[in-house]
Amino acid sequence: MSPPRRKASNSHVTLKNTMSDNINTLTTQHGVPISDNHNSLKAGPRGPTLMEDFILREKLTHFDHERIPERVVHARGAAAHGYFKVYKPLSLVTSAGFLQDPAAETPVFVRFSTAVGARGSADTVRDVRGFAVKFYTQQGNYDLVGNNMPVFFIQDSIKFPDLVHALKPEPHHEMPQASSAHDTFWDFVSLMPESTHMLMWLMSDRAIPRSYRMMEGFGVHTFRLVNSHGQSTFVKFHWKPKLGLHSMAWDEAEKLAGRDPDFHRRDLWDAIDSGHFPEWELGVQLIDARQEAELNVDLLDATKLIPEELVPILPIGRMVLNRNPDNFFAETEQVAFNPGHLVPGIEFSNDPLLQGRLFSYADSQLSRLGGPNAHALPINRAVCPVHHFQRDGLHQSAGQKGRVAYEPNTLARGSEFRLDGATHGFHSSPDDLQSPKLRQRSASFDDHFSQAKLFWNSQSQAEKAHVVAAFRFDLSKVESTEIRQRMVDNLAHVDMKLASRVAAQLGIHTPDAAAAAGRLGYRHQTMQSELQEAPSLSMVGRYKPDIRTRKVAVLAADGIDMISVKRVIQELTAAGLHCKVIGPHLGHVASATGRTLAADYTFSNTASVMFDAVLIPGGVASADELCRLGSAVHFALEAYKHCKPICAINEGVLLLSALGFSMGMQKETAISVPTPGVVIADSQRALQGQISQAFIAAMLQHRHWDRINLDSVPA
Ligand code: HDE
Repeated sequence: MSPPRRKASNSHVTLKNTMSDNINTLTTQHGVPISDNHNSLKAGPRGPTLMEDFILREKLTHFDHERIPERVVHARGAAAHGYFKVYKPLSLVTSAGFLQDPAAETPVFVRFSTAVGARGSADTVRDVRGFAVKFYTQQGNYDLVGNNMPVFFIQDSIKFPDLVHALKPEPHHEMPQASSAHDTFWDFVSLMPESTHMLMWLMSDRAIPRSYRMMEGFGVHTFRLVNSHGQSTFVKFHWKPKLGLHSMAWDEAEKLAGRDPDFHRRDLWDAIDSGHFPEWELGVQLIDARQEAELNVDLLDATKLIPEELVPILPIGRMVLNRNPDNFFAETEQVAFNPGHLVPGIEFSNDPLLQGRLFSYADSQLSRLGGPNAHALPINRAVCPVHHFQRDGLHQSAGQKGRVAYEPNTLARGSEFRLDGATHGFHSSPDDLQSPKLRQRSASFDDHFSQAKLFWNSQSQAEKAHVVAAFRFDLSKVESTEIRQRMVDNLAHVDMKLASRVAAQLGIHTPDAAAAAGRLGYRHQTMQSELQEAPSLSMVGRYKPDIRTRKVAVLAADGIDMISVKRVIQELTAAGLHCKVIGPHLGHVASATGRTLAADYTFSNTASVMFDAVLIPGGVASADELCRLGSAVHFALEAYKHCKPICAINEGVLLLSALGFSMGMQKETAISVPTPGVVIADSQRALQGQISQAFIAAMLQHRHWDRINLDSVPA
C-alpha cells in the first residue's frame, strides 16, 4: 500500500496558471479569441498563405524561440519541491534563521543532474551527479550547490574551462556524448595529478547511482558558519539518503542508457507521484581553528575531504521532497542556482575553486536565462519581502513604481538602509588579508595522492574490482597509448597493484611511478596521514534496511503455480516493494486451474535492467514456456550477472539451469541460498511467509557483488 499523499507544504512556490480560466477559447498572446487553430489564412483554399496572418506568425515566432541555451555543464537534470526542518536550534554556531526553529518548514527546490551530457543525454552514464538545493528562507534564498562526490577534479577555478573542454564531447566531431571514455579527458587529467583523487571516485560505483534517491550529497568546499557574536566555525555539508547508498552494475548502466534514458528522472517522479517521498538528513562536520591546525589537510583544497572518522558528521536536519514540478521548463530548466546566494550566518571560505564559482554562476545565467532579471522568475523568487533599487533590464516584470530609484533619498521612505550587521543584515566577517598579490598555489595543496590511496585502501574487494574495471573500460577507449601509459604511471603513486591491474588489459608497459615525476603539472608531496583506511568511504555498510519502492519483476507464462506466486506478491507488496508481472504477451497469464494474473509488461517491451530483483514462479508449463523464450532466459541470466536478488519457486529454477542451478541441489531443505542472493524455494515444503522472508533478506543487500565468475554468464 502506498502511504497516503501529504499535501505539499510549499505552495507559495507553486506556479500560477497564466492561461485564461475559460480553456474552451484559444486566444493570441494578447487575448484575441482565435476562431480556427487548424488552418492558416490563404488566398483561396489552394492559394498561398498570406503575410497578414498575424495569428500564424505569432504562433510560429514563439515556437521558433522555445529553446534557450542549455547549461554549459549539468545540462541534464530532474528536480522536485519539498521542505527542510532543522532538528535543534543551531544558534551556538550560526545565526542563519532557517537553522533555528525545529517547528518551521523551509521550502526547498532540489535539482539533481549529470555534469557532462547534453540536455537530451541519458541519465545512467558514468559521471558525477549535481545535488543543488535552493532553500527559500525568510532571510532570502540560500543555495547549497553540491555534488554526489565530496571532492573535485581541480583546485583552482582557472582550470575549470580546460577541464570541461577536455571532458565534453571532442569538438571536431562532437563525440562521445556524456562520457569520460575518450582521449581528450584522459590527456588532460593524466597531466593534472591533482585530479587523481576525484578520478578514484569517478571510476567507483558512486558514479553510477541506482537512483537520485539513493545518493549522498556534499557541499564539497569548506564554508563557514558564523554566530551572532561573530564567531566563525569551518563547516562541510553532507546529505545522507534515508534509503541508503546504492549503485548499479556498469553493464546495466550502459544498457539502461538505451532502454530508458530517463531512468533516474522517471524514478524520482514516480516515487513522489506515488507518495513515497525521498528524504535526506543534512549533516555538518564542524571544524574550529584548533582542529584545523591538527588536520593533515588544507581545508581550502577541494580535492580533499575530511574523513568522517576524524571529524564526525553531526546530523542537523531533514529534507523531504514531496511535490513534482508542474512544468519542467518553468521550474527545472529555469531554476538558477548560485553558490554565491548566502544568508546571514553562512559565509564562504577562501577555497580558490569556490571563489571562481562565485563569479561564474550569475554570469552563466545571464546568457542562459537572457538577462539580469532571472531572479524574478517564479522558481527563483525569494519568499521574503524584497526591496532594492535595481531597475529595468531585459524581461523586467516587476512594474516598479515611483520616481525614486536611488539611495540615500528624502523623496521616498528615507535614506538610511544600513542594518546592524551582527543581528540583521548580511555581514561578511572581517578577515585579515595582509598578503602579497601573486599567482601561486599554496604548498599545502601539493599532496595529490594520499587521499586517493586512502579511498582505494577503504574499498571492499568487490568495489576495488569495479574501480579497476572502470579504469580499464575508459582507458581502453583512449586511442593514444602514450596517454594510457601516463595515466597508469600516475596510478602507481596511488597503489602499484591498482596500477598493474589496470595496465594488464591495456597493451602498455608495467606502470612506472618514477616516470610520472617531473612531468608538466606534477607536484608531489605526501602528507603522512594517521588514517590508512576510512570505512566511511566505502559504500558497503551503507545499505539501510529499507527496501521500499524497489522493483521486482515476476516472470510468468500460462501454467504458473498461482497460489504460491500470489501469496509471495502480496507479501512483497506489503513490505513496500513494487511487483510487476512480465509475460510473453499483454493481457493475462493463467494457471492450470484457470486463475489469472494480469501482465504489466512483455519480454520485448521491458528488460531486467529496469528491475531490482526477479521472482520466477513455479508451474511446469510456465517454466517450460519461459525456457523456450530466449528473452525470458536472457532476463534471468542478466539479472544474475548484475548481482540482483533472484527467487525461483519450484520449477521456476529451470530458468536458471544455464547457470547450473537445479531443484536437485536443494533436496534437503525447503529453502536454500546456493549462491549469494539466489533463493530457491520448494513451495510445498516451505512454511507460509518463509519464501518472501528469504527473498526480502536477499534484497536487503541490494546487490550481491561477491558472486563469482560473472564474466562467464551468457548475458
Ligand atoms: Fe558548477 N557550474 N562550476 N560545480 N555546478 C554550473 O551554472 C562552475 C563546481 C554544480 O542544477 C553552471 O547555471 C565553475 C563544483 C551543479 O542548475 C556554471 C566551477 C561543484 C550545477 C558552473 C564549478 C559544482 C553546476 C552551469 C569551478 C560541486 C548545476 C550553468 C570553479 C560543489 C546546478 C549554471 C543546477 C552548474 C560553473 C565547479 C556543482 C557554468 C566555474 C566544485 C550541481 O556556472
